[in-house]
Amino acid sequence: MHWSSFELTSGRFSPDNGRPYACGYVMKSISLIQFLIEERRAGHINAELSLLIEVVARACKRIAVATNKGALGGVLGEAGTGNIQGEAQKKLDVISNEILLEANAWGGQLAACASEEMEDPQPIPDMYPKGNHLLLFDPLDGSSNIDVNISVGTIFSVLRCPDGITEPKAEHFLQAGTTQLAAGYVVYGPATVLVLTFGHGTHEFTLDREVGSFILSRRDIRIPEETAEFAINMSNQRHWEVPMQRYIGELLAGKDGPRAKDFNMRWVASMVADVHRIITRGGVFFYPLDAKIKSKGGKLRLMYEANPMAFIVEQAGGAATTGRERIMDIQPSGLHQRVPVFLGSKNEVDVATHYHVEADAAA
Ligand code: P6P
Repeated sequence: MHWSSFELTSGRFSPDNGRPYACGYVMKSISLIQFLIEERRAGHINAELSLLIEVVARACKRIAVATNKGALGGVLGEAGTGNIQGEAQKKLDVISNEILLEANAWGGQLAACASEEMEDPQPIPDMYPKGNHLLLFDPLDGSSNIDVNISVGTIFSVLRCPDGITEPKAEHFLQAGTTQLAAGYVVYGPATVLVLTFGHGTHEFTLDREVGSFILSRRDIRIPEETAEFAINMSNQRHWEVPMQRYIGELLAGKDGPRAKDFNMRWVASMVADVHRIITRGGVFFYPLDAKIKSKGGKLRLMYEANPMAFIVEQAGGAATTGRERIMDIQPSGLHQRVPVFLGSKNEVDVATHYHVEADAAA
């Protein structure tokens, strides 16, 4: 069901699914809060998770404000510090991380947070009540693009805190992607857009800056199974495994090659922006293993990049693998574990994955 961003309604709810139905001419926008109430009524989420998502969305609005200031806000450039990944932190990495930690400390929905920017999980301060959820996030993915004013984003994942655990440690976060209760990202681009799933479809909300609310702009998004657009960092080509060389070589061969069609390429080097393009018009994104990063297991992080994006993409009818297995089936071994990522239009992910599985079998 593809509802427009403003769902026609007479103000009454249809008898079957409790959602506004097209019968009148009054245009009505659905806010994130109304959507969350709908999801609670449908039994898809509970009150605590609904409140948690509202808090995260509100924190992301604050990150959008900080990001949008650019040079005028004194927020560009390096922070002069490094993170657990051994990466130099941008000022906005640190600011975004602090915004999310502060916003989520007092609400009572969380038992702990984990962030790309911190080695260990962040406990909820003792003066605040604890909840039953674990929140993981990359506070500002693609931050190398900030100084050149290219879209960046926040990625988050919500897990259930294991029963009886009040002081969660890293091992309590190590749950497979299939156990996620919610996943989402906010892309800070020309518009500020939240994409969210609870396992009942993938939905998009656009920030109405005048009102300060996220407004439902696409419900039940579907990624086309076929595509002619791929995203990969071609500068790594000489380091790829053989099946990746084969697969990309076939795309580049175009209509005269084995795929008998021309392909187009995009690479923003900001995962949130590349994934949002795929969520919007289809496509396929790859960050495969290569000789430079093989010892690390990949480039992108499983717990707060690959898993949430895989959940979002699968719920929109796409696929997400490491080239050898479904990302969401992986049993994590570390909070900052890295994995290869193949995600997007299902048929292309399947072809690329098949080439890797076939090559492994032949070896
Ligand atoms: P490369 C950003 O640093 C990031 O983690 C992802 O957002 C992005 O897809 C990737 O790394 C870009 O990597 O090697 O092209 O700079």
